[in-house]
Amino acid sequence: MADDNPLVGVIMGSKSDWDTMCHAHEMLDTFGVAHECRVVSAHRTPDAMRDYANTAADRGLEIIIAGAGGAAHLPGMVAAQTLLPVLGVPVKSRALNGLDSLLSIVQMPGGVPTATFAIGDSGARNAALFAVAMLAAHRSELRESLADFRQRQADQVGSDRLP
Ligand code: RP5
Repeated sequence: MADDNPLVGVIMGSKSDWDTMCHAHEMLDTFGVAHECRVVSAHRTPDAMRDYANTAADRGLEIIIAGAGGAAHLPGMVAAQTLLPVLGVPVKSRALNGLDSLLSIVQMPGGVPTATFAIGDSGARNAALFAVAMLAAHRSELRESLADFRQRQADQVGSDRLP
């Protein structure tokens, strides 16, 4: 799934990660940020992962959001092979509820950073919002959209009524 001239690459280790990573896709769509979504596995398709990381910047991508579960090496291995910022999303695993994914992504050796977000759907949403914030630093329209989003969110909380 890809827009023309994507700015953000959303990758995931397996099709089974889509239920989580679709939230990043939907958030980027909300802001009209051109992006692509692909399955690229660190373990099952290591050559494709290397090619993706090596060509991402030349293809115009500015940010990569990488989601993976279990032995979640995808964000770190992609970060090792590109200068683009990599935002890691720990996918909730069946065996350990995503704690394994979180620790696999967050515990990078000094010198090769990945940003790491919350386990699961919130992490996917926030990785997309973080990508929007990074892009908005040099795009005033996107900055306005982000301010509107925050205002709508605040208004929603303000109008919430407890049962
Ligand atoms: C990881 O293994 C993927 O990111 C996924 O979260 C996990 C399980 O993959 P499947 O066995 O469901 O394909 O590589």
